[in-house]
Amino acid sequence: ASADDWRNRSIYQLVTDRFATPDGSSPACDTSNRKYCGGTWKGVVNKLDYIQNMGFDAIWISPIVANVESTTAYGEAFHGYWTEDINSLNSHFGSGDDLKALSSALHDRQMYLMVDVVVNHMAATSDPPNYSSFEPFSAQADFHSECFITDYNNQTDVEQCWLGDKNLPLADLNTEDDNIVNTMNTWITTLVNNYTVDGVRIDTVKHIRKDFWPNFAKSAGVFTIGEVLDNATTYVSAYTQVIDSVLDYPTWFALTSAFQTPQGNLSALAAIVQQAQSSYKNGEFMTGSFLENHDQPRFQSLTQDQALVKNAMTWPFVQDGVPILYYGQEQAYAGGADPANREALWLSGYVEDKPLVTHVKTLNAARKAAISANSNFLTSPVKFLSAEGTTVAVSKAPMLALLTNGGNSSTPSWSIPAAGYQANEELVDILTCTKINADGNGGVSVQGTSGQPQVIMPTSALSKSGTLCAN
Ligand code: ABC
Ligand code: CA
Repeated sequence: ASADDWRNRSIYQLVTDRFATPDGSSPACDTSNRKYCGGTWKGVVNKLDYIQNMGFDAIWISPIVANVESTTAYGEAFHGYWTEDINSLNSHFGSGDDLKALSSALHDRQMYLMVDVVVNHMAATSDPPNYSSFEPFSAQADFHSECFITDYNNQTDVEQCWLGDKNLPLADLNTEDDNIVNTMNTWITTLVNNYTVDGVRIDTVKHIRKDFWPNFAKSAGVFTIGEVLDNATTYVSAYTQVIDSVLDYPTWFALTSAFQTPQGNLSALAAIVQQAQSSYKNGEFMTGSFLENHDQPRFQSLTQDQALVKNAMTWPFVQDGVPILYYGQEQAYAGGADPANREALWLSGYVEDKPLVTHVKTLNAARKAAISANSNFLTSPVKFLSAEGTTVAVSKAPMLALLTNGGNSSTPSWSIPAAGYQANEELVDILTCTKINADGNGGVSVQGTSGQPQVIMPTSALSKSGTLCAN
């Protein structure tokens, strides 16, 4: 599937080892042990109803290739990022047929499969690495000479020195060598074709020279979204020129800090989003918008105020990009930094009757309703109608999101004279199904309760969606 095909999608990110076991059992899984816990691709197939019931129509799975098998200084390679052999699958997650079965089960549901791939490095369990353990890059000459990245302001260091450390070096591939480049390009073509992959999440994009990426993306032949872990839009924007899209890390930094406390800076969030809108190749449209992922502490490890949580979770669904939800967020998981943020989902029982599961389901439905009500929804940039103090109002017609970081004991109010609705139009807050009317000029003035967000849409825009606030 192309970038355009992904535009209206909503992605559920999961760590295969931690999402579902093949037989539905619930083994203990202590994240601090950093060991394989038993999740597999078959397990994912069995739980697709759970994902689809929330309104997601794509999943992003953790890396699939064979990793180092031993117990390292940082535990086992359950997350999949420690590649040893790019030409074999990680047998902990199942067989090639299991992966193909996942791909077709998704396609039967009109859902997409996104696979996470690592191109920058191979993982070693000794320093210096035993190069002969790598497949196919088994010679020292296939790698940049060893030096660990120390200066993130030095781009040559970032590209040619190594991630990891002496305990677990991530040997940096010599991606200036044509043979290596060709091997990687052929590899991604084959991988996408073998498993009928619809999109590729690319790891460590800032660690390879920019002009490596266009041919790699072309060889993938499907939507590519890259991880460029940096808080500056000025740094990240350059990468939007070489692959389809990036994970929206700059917004993530601003979003997390804006909604973490009532002191958070909502204007700073607005500023970052506007910078991204004006400097990224496709504006914010194709970026992956997220509140959590497997590398960062979960939002609920930063605050447990459920009003703040609900507001922050709303953002990725009411802005320009493709929403991504990290598994477990809907179950209110609260693990801190890696490895605590990689909890087993089976320990939640996959209960669907829970406040945040309902919240996500409503947000996905609202976005789909907005997409079908306005054929320009996916190409109209979100507008900040106000951002001051503890409230912010953003509009993406026909949707008006009224957010607040006041917290659960606050009584927010929003007064938006130019909300863009028709005079006296009937509107509804789809999070509570409370009806209100626009004023004579199409403006909206509402008072909220208990720091809750509101997502306003015209009642007429909901009729097509059927289920949302049906009455
Ligand atoms: C393991 C242990 C950890 C332990 C660590 C040393 O080793 O699990 O507990 O702390 C995989 C595994 C990890 C594992 C690592 C290393 O491998 O998942 O569990 O950690 O063995 C990607 C993936 C990630 C994956 C890898 C490696 C890469 O998403 O899951 O990790 O394949 C850098 C990379 C980024 C990478 C990330 C983990 O490290 O750029 O691609 N993620 C600065 C740098 C960033 C850097 C970051 C690291 O520090 O600029 O480039 O990310 O913390 C902002 C600045 C940012 C700054 C942040 C901290 O502050 O704007 O630039 O980021 O203000
Ligand atoms: Ca590199």
